[in-house]
Amino acid sequence: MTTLLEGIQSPEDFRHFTVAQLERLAQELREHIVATTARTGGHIGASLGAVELILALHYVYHTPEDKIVFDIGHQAYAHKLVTGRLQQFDTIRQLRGLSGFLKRHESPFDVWEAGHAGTSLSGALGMAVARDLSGADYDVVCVIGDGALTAGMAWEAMNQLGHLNTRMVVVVNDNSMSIAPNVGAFSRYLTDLRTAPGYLRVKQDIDAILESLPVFGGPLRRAGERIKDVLHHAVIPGNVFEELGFKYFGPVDGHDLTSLIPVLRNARIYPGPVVIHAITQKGRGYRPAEERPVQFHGPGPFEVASGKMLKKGEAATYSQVFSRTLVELAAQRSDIVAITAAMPDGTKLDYFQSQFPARYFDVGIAEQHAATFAAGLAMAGLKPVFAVYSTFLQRAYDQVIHDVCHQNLPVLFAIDRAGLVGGDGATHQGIYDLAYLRTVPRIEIAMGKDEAEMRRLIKAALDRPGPVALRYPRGPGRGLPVDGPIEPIEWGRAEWLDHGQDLTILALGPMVYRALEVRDRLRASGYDVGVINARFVKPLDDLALTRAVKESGALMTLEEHSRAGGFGSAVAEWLAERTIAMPVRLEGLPDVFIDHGPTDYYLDLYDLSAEALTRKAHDWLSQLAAKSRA
Ligand SMILES: Cc1ncc(C[n+]2csc(CCOP(=O)(O)OP(=O)(O)O)c2C)c(N)n1
Repeated sequence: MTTLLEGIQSPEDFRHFTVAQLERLAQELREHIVATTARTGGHIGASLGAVELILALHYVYHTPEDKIVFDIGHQAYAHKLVTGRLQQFDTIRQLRGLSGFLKRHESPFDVWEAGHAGTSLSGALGMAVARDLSGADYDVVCVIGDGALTAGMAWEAMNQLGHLNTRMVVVVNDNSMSIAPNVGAFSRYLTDLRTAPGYLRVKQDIDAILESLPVFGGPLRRAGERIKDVLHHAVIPGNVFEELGFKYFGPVDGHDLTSLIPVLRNARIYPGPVVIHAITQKGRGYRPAEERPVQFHGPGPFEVASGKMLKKGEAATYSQVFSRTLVELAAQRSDIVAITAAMPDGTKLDYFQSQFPARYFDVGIAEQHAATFAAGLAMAGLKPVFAVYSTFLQRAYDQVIHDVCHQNLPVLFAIDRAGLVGGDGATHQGIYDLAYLRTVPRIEIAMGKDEAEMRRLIKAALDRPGPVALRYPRGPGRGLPVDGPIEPIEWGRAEWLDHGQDLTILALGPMVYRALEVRDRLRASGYDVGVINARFVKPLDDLALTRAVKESGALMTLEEHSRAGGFGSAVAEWLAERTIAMPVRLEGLPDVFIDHGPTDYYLDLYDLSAEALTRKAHDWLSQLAAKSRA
């Protein structure tokens, strides 16, 4: 049987549908999303929750001329499926396949790219203002979740939008979940709006009366709207959106097309900024995702019938070892407090929360605030640990410099997902933090070669008098024992693993193990190669570097980070500052945005496999030898 979905190449193909047909299409979209993500993994929960919203938006608006701007873009799988990407959908998040987020090169319907939360309103407002300045007439609609509305920059945009009074629609997709249950006073306020029956009944009664009044076009209609607003305010207090200058429609059932479509139509003709408050359910229509929304935010492959995750038994992840270690240490030290910016599950701080609820803070998607909040905690004598993905700490750069480092406060930044991240792709790669942190005075930066060393560094970092950034990668560790007592580690000292006269490889993090492999391969061809586990990027270990310079004819650095500004750059600067002229080769990632796909694929592509590194080092060493003979 052919499905409705198979006949949809673009939204034009369903704009004539009846609501019953749209409902059937929604059902088919859900089935397709579940069946596909069960194989590929992906952001299933948010996408299931936004199916009707997406259909209604494309139904009412003339996309792509009208612009729909999705916040983050992780909820837009149905949008991909109805805008010509049905055939490629099973490649989502796979190498060279569709992105898990929106990409302008994929479709003219993708008008904005993101991955980080809270950018949609600013981007959409820019488009709406450009429209007005150029005399164009398209509509701009922004779809933002209640979670993303905890991001400060979303409110910076609301502030300007309410002030400019620009024609633009903001759909608040409120499922009361961020990845975890949403937190904060604003989240509570949305819940109150959703559930205040008295307010709603009065408002609906007034709306019904006012809607029955005749409506005329142009200035008369605008006058009519003003009268309605005045009447509203006279009878019931405005909500926060109304106070900020928005027309508020809601709450509306975000799964009920018979409500959504007329609300969107009304919003479309409103001459100023509108907020539509749509209530949705994360994971809607797939029981396991409805029941376990946190797990189904962005799972890997799972079994459709049971919702059971298909992950093979792996070693504990770095995040798990980090959280367990922090709990161990927090049991001994009452000054340790932990902070997450809406990532309790990803950072595994949910375990810390279960053990020390009063010493745990989820601040929402508010990385900037988290960093400065940590500064305040540290100023008053506590030991704050802000566990944050490398990519999201980018948000808090000024706060790291201005509030934490400038005041020399002992905040520990536990930088998770440092390195390549796989399926999330370009917006999420953790390959810039060394470059952006290395330039900040006072901060010390470390990375262990494995999870056992990470434990030792956590303990030592908590004794430092100033700010520390401790990086660790995504995914499982090496399966090393992590239960015993934590061995002390000498702060600031690299670890010599081997000495060699021809070449010393200075490697950072798990790349140390790759360096050892390269050493073995080069040895097999007669080269004498040493390896240093750098451990510290800032400050560099002067003693180790001085000795490496003396012992070896050449240096090679190795890191899973952008070559520009990374660990290798630090070593090159160290040599230049001392006017040491010696051959040095920097191995790391190139100056490009790196898409989604397996980490190993990209390490191979950029010649960072053990084979490629050996080949390059071999050729280089023989050129150096030939040069010195000449
Ligand atoms: C700046 C930033 N911090 C953290 C994240 C990780 N993240 C991705 S989705 C998400 C929750 C978003 O919640 P909401 O906007 O309500 O959308 P929903 O998934 O509930 O539809 C978070 C915290 C992010 N994308 N960007």
